Amino acid sequence: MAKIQFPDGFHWGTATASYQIEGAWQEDGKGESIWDRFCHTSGKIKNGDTGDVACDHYHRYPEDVALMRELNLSSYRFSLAWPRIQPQGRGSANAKGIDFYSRLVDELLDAGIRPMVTLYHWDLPQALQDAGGWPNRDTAGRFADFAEIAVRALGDRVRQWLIFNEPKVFTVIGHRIGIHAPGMTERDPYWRSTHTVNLAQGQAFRAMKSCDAELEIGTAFNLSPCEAAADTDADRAAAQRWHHYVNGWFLEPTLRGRYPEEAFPDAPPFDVMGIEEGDLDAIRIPLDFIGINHYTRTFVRHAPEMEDLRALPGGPTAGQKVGPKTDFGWEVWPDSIYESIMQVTRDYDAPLIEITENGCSYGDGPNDQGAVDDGRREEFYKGALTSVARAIADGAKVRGYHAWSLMDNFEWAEGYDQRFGLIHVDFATQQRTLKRSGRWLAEVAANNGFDG
Ligand code: IFM
Repeated sequence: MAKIQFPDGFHWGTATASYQIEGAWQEDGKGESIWDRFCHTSGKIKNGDTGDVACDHYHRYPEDVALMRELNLSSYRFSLAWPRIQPQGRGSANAKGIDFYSRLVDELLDAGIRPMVTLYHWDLPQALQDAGGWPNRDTAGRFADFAEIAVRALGDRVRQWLIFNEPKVFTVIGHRIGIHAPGMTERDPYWRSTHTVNLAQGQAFRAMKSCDAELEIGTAFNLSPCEAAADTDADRAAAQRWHHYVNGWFLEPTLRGRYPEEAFPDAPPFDVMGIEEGDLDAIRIPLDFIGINHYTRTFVRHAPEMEDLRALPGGPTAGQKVGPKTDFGWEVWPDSIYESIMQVTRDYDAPLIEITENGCSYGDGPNDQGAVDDGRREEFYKGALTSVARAIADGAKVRGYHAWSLMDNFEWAEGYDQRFGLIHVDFATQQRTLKRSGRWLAEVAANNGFDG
């Protein structure tokens, strides 16, 4: 049995997002978000679920912070609901919205837990959507204003910030596939939305740094190593293209001021993105650290029918060895987090990295004794953390790990059907129960390592 040990000062954390846990969707002056609107539209979410109450964290945050202490956490990543702070997405701040986050931050600091704030984890104010949403270039400026308000209110106590959560995911699933809010599906507005988000990130970064140059600012990029579905030249080329698209569409403009044209076998969609002179310089920013959200690897096949990219996830179809699946159908493949960390380390000159999300969905609930025996989740974390430790040993500068998620919560289009928590939540009673995996991770955090 080898000892898996992490560097001194390593941050052990969990991550959540406002819409997924807070509830209180209409309280204290909060405005409507695109997720409120989407969930209240019939047929959009499994079982008709909504985040109206979710984990009721808005009212129960002291209990939740106490649970974080029981988990021995030293870091907690959470997001701000933009419409709680600016109900219409513009104008002055709603004092009660700020006050909630301020109380949460103080509670965390009192518990010895580092607050790490994500500015945007998908709940755009509906009023901004009505004005065109992310495909509208003006949204970038609105977002930079919001970033400045947030930093002025919390920056004295919150020193680590993430601008976006998974820009690739919320643009494509919300603006092209349409199964997330705001439910858009047309091609050109989708590509435009990606450019506005990149612009917004550049503007927000500069606005935040002009308030306080010492803030540490990153973004949580979702990364996934891409492999050919079949052992053919066509699938290998498709996997390469998909890699540039999925892993590079936001990282490349952010860190290098360019869109990865290698993602396209024909013409890139630059003509429909609304790129103006100087934009790529405005987008390029020296992030202080890279947040990596990682779940699994992606197999990719050549797909001539797929506009622009001519590639799609699928397979594998060549008899490759594959891992077991979680309840969400995502493959458990512990090496893949190592690959993603090393890709960023190699391609971008070994930046500082925080794992901002990693986790798995299993539906285990309380047994007759009331215990939640989720051994499969414990195994998942063992595998992933062994890979993170290996990446550190191979030169990656990873300084923190955030499990997704602190507790079971609202899983977007899946409603409450997929459970990712270290803590089980009974959504009828709001009873929280620490799972076996949570107890295991608490030990890991206490010992800064484990016997692998
Ligand atoms: O629940 C989501 C989270 O909001 C973003 N990253 C992936 C998680 C699991 O799907």
